[in-house]
Amino acid sequence: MADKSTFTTDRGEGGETHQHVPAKGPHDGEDHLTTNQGIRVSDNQNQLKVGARGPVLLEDFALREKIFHFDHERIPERIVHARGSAAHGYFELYESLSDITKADIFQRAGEKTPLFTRFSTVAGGAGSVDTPRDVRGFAVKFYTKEGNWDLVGNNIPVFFIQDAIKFPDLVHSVKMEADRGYPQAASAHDTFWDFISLMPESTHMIMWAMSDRTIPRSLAMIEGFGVHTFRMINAEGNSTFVKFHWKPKLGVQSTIWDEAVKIAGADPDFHRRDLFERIDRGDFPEWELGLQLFDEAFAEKFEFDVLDPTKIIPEEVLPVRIVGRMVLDRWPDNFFAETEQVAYCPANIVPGLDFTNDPLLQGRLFSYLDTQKSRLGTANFHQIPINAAKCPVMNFQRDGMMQMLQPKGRANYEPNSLNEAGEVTGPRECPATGFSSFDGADSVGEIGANKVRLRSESFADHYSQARLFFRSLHEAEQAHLASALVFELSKVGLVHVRTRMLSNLVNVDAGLAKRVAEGLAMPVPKASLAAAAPRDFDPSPALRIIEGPRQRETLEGRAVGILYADGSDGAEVAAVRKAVEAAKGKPVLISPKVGGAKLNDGTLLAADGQLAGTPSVIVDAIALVLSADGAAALAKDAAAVQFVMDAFGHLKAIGASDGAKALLSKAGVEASDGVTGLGKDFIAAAGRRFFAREPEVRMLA
Ligand code: HDE
Repeated sequence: MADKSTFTTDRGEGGETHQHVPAKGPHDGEDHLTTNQGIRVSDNQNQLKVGARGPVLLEDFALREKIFHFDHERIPERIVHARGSAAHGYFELYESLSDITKADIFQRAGEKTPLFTRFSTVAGGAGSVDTPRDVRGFAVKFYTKEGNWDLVGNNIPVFFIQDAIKFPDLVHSVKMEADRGYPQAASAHDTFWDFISLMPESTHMIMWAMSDRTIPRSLAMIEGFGVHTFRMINAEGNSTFVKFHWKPKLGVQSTIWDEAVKIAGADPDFHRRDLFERIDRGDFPEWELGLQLFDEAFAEKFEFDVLDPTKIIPEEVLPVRIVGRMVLDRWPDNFFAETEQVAYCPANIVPGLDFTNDPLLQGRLFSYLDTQKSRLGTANFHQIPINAAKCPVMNFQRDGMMQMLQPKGRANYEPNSLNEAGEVTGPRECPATGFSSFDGADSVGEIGANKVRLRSESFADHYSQARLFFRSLHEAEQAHLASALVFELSKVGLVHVRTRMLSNLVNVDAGLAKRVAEGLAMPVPKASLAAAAPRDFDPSPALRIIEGPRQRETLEGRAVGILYADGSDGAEVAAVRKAVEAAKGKPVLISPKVGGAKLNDGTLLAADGQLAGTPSVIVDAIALVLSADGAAALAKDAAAVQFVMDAFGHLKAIGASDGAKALLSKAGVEASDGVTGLGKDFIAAAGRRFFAREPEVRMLA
């Protein structure tokens, strides 16, 4: 076939000739473009036409194949959790758990197991923004030596509903409304709150959903939870109940709601970019795996049913035992091939682990396999590299669409006696090492003899843990939660839905209901009928972020925006930058023009971001290194004023040079904790938020 790297096209206009020279590959003669059939392509710029200005020919197979393939590039997005970002990494075990589980992954301290973790929002489509108020999915696929184990959790330890049959209703209610096709990625609308207000069992989850947990600062700063109670089974066949936790090394941190909204405009890919950049610069996100382990006796005496996915076991009641860590250290090569095609399934479990009868988990065991067939189009989705187990896979399942394997031999059934000696050919079952289910012989696993459609009485208390959660929060978080409810319910047009929701809130906490009602300028209704009267429990400090055990006030893994302009002091810029790096923070240089600004020593310092496109919402603290003239000029620029005003309003530390005063005062920044010079006190403040400032800048419920 002709191999022309240069060709001529007669454009037919005034005899003019257009030369087109495709770029040569590094190994010219080898890196030739081909069709999917391997046919070399001579021209990837022009389709085959009858004359330069004529119609296209049907015989242009290169064109037709390319467009055909393109037309089919998209696959159905996930019905929930469509928007997500993922990375490769490993799990490293700290100590052997062989006394509790025979799962191979938990046997040898120090051993590493490869994994692939995908974080997601729930409600929005694949192209929606990263920072709506939403639960975050936290799904981990461990490629163990005994097959794949998927721990498909969320960043919240409970769920909205107790029974799988309600899931389609829940999801329909939160997604864009059926007739109008909006809102996208938002729970603040009638149908969601209509459903929620009619489902008292969702109240505990609603407390979490309206808390700061659903507006995280970074995916590297969220906790993860397996939600359901699982079992671990040891070599003797004994069962221990387990709840899984992921604890982020950088601590748990959230944004302010106003900030999250503004980030959505400034950088719709905020969390994806953040995760990519952390991995790219070698600051690998890390979590510790924690287990809450308990036995039948504990389950019996615990106040709630351990099979109820709307309940937690407070960490103060049952401590979390840290057993290993997960490090994410490699971004996927290709987003579609890996992040989009990865197929998680809670039913992917290895010997040594087992399910419980949690009715939500039981429903999930069906759903995920089913959804993969619809998304990935074939029962052979497990052969896609990102889904393929990294241990031998041997069985007699055959054929199907897109079969990638070519099994050899005659045997495609078992038992058989196909070899010459009349013995079985091919893999056999193994009672000793194969997956076996716990026999259920304990009070938690007990199965009633009758077929019933009943909710257990032990699932009836819908309010006590919602109350426990609210009362365990820091007062700033309580104010955020109350304000989030006011915000969301203010977007609900149906007044009876607002009223019904207020009635449910009275059961949670009368003070909370009053605050929300006042925020809506509505009367507080009577409490709704509660299936079980709410009870009071000791607060659980582990549930709060602010001043809780998982808060880390540090610059590590956080970013400081350094704003400078023409005339800024070069030594000051350098000093702040160095100090931020020394504290393991990330300096982000911001100036009015991306090419840079001319410092007082005459050097031109290039910026990481242009001021108008790099608002302060994307960093954790700001340093204003400005000359008096520079500040006076920026005081006339809305982007600069907003930069400072938002940092103040979002309770961030602001370090300012003496010259920066004009800009500070234009932005309305007053003397306040966290507003400092550029020295050590700024670095000390930069890893914190100043919640005491909040009442000065925002009216909260
Ligand atoms: Fe899911 N969920 N879910 N879910 N879920 C899906 O599977 C479903 C639930 C969770 O990054 C779907 O592959 C049912 C709880 C995550 O790819 C689907 C029920 C928890 C992800 C599905 C639940 C989750 C999903 C959609 C109620 C936390 C994203 C696409 C019985 C413990 C995984 C897909 C990823 C995805 C069904 C409830 C977490 C439709 C029926 C509870 C993190 O199969």
